[in-house]
Amino acid sequence: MSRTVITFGTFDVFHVGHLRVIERAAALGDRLVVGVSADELNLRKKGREPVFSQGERLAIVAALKAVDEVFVEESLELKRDYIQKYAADVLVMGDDWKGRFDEFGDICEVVYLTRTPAISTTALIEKISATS
Ligand code: C2G
Repeated sequence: MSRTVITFGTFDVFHVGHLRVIERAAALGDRLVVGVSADELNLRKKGREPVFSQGERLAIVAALKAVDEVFVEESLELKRDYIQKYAADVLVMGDDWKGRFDEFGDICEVVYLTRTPAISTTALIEKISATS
């Protein structure tokens, strides 16, 4: 039986922490589906526009060797629908979301992976603006 893994994220200013979580998610199954947050969702969630548009972020994530399929995540509330639509056996998120998605344990396995330390989109944006 083939195992489908699903994960979600904004993946703005794509960095090695994003790559690692995607590669580790892919290693948990046979097929990896990634929901990339819509620009509108990001604005609501983080109060700012992403640096890269959703079309650009989707193109970057879709080009990764570990990724089989991408789609736009329109709302945080639709997770259950996405898990069912893509017939995911495993939901993977970084541990900054630990405990937040346990409710989906009735339809799939829920796994939280340790975040890569000392790197984040916010820190990168600050570093770039401080040096320019
Ligand atoms: N990540 C990581 N290590 C880092 C930074 C991020 O492992 N140093 C992981 C996060 O834990 C997450 C994924 O990379 O699993 C994407 O991170 P973000 O783009 O910050 O995603 P986020 O805005 O948290 O969106 O529905 C859930 C949201 O869409 C998640």
